[in-house]
Amino acid sequence: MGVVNATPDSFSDGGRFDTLEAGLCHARRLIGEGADILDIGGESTRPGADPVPVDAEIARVVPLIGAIRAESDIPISVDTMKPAVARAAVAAGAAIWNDVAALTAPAALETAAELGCEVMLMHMQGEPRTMQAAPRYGDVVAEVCGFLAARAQAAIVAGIARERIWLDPGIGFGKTLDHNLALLAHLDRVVALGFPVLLGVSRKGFIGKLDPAEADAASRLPGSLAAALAGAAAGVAAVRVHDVAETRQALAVWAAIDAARP
Ligand code: HH2
Repeated sequence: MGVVNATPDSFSDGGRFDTLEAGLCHARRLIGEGADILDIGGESTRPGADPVPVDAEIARVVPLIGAIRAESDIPISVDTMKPAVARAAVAAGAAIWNDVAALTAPAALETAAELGCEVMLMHMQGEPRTMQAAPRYGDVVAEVCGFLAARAQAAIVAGIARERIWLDPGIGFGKTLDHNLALLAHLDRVVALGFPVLLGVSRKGFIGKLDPAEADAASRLPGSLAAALAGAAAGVAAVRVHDVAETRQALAVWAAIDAARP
């Protein structure tokens, strides 16, 4: 899954793709690099980010989704917590609702069921503005798995088909370095919940914490690849990345070695 941020303030590439033309160029590039899904977001979820009004978010994502759809049939996900944005995005051609709030907003479950789209349910402790203040868990892996299983069940009860549900442990969303590492070390337990798993590790802050020499988010590609491969080894179905070509190559080499095992 390649990330196209139509935002002025995302943590790793904010402001670079926030015009329609720039967003479309970037989408074309990621399609050319072999992305299987494009994830379009109009509200940054980085720690401390301010919420975006619904009209502004729609104005950022809908024209871009429409423009991509006009020239490509690549599956498009919309990265939003708002039912009204998901509705407008699906009308413009998105097929997947990627929700870092796991459809907890009022009417979100019902809207997703009505739209008939795929849904990606992510775990987050707190909300983006404050989530990194003091994340706390007893057993982070058990709590994240318990939350995801419960949200999947709520989605099914609301009428969302089981085969349309993905789960995501939400690396960096209300989690310390130790919490992120525990989740990455136990991704097999998220996979064992029985749904396809999406993993978002690309350029995230935990990589900077593990490499004191790292200067900024754009220089976190090597760490991003290492974490993506840990996900592949655990059986995740997709990785959400900024660097599509590089990640495809890393995954292809890993998969070839894996396939050569006796
Ligand atoms: N991470 C970000 C945004 N959306 N969605 C899912 N399902 N999983 C993730 O890990 C995830 C996500 C990161 O946030 P943001 O600050 O918006 O930056 P960017 O979109 O550049 O990654």
